[in-house]
Amino acid sequence: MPYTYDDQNVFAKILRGEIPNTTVAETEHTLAFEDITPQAPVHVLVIPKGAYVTMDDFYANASDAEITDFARTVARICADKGISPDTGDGFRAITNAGEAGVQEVPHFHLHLIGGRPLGRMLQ
Ligand code: DGP
Repeated sequence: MPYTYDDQNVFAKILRGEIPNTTVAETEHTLAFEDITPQAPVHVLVIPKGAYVTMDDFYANASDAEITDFARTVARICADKGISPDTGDGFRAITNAGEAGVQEVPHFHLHLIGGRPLGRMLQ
């Protein structure tokens, strides 16, 4: 069954310029901005500009151009923020999906978190 997108979610409002954000990166298909409640010194949310509810919705239905643009933007932010393990201390990337995943905002977003030791999450 196709996902139903709620265009009143806060990230849709950010994309329309109705809610301010602190932009970290912007490309044709992707926007990245600071999380309003950061869990670490680096906490960036990366979102596609298209109307996708979750990661599986995005990967199933977005164009190759959108997916590539998203992935390359993630890589650029890791480098720019100094969290790439190649040059920095490393990071965690999380996406919450649906009720069990405790997704608060129903527009696909990737949390990029770093800048401090993050501890073990999965046992
Ligand atoms: P989740 O859907 O559970 O993956 O988390 C949503 C995240 O979005 C949460 O870390 C807080 C953040 N957030 C919610 N509202 C806003 C907002 O208006 N602006 C910004 N920058 N972040 C927000």
